[in-house]
Amino acid sequence: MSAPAETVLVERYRSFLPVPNDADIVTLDEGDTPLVRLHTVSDPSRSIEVYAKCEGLNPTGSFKDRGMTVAVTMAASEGSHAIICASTGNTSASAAAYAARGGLSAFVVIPEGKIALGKLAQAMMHGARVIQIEGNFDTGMSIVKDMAETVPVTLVNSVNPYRLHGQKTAAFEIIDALGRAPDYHFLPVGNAGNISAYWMGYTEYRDAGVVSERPVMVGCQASGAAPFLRGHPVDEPETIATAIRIGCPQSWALANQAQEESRGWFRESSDEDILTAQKVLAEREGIFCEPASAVCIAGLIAELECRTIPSGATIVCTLTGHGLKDPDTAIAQSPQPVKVSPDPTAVRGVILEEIN
Ligand code: AN7
Repeated sequence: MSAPAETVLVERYRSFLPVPNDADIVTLDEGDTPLVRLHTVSDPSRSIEVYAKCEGLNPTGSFKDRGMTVAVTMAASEGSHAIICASTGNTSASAAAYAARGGLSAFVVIPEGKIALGKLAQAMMHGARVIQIEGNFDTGMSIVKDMAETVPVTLVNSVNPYRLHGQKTAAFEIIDALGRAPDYHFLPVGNAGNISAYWMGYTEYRDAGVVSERPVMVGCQASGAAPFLRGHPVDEPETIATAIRIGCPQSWALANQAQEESRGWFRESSDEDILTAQKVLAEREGIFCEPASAVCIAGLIAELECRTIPSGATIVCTLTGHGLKDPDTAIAQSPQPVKVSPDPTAVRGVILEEIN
């Protein structure tokens, strides 16, 4: 469309992507997100370096945009006029924005009352038809699969293979930035598309000879929605991290393959530990991610405490979504603002109390 070719994700990694040369790329200049060293989570005494891949800096505030640019580009180039997804929030926000950009209509099916405010605002603002159901993401998923077979709409959940192709570009960027693959990669797992996409990306760069190693993949889940830890789907998933409130992951087999081939593992964290990790990142690192993203920091902190990670390791954590997506959870867990009368004495009193 309008951005210069080298800034467009699909152009930069075109040789790794199944996008025809003549397709009009639907882009919002996604990708190329910061890889920030976490100085309080890293452990210099054991030479452990931790980096955060800040995917909340994508155009709609989550990693979903990488997949959506490819999925919507392909939907439009194949002649589709409408897309549909089930979502815990971020997919719907991204689908709504890219549909708007590409001149398609979007239908999004969301669990009533269980998506974060910012995500709902995005889907509504971009003009998607928002369909709320009294049911969770997994129920929504089975409904949209039915729709894709019975009405002329293209499904853009991560069962759409173009989504994973777009999302794998984050692994390319990490290798391009570090000059090597990390030793460990921690990331949140919900529907399990992203862990599958990263593994695909790391594997393709290895096969192309860009690197010789691939990282150990550690998939992080919330205890109330941890099918990979239980070994089977969970009927009533529940967690404060609503983005990963998913009991029946669609990319189960691919995620298991990533875990097995990388000799990785899955790790669960309680909601309390997730919120603590979110706060640690915000207060000590200056990075505001949403609760679902913080699950991988909670998982990493626990692994560092039990010393499963060897000295000298380089670790990347994917922070999948921006903290502004879910202002309610942030405000509820933070100290409330003090209210004082509008004069210097009162304000000075608060400051002196704090710094003394
Ligand atoms: C912030 O938006 O599934 O394991 O419908 O929003 O690839 O599903 C969101 C998932 C992690 C999990 N972090 O990624 C949706 C949806 C954030 C997310 C995940 C999601 P997958």
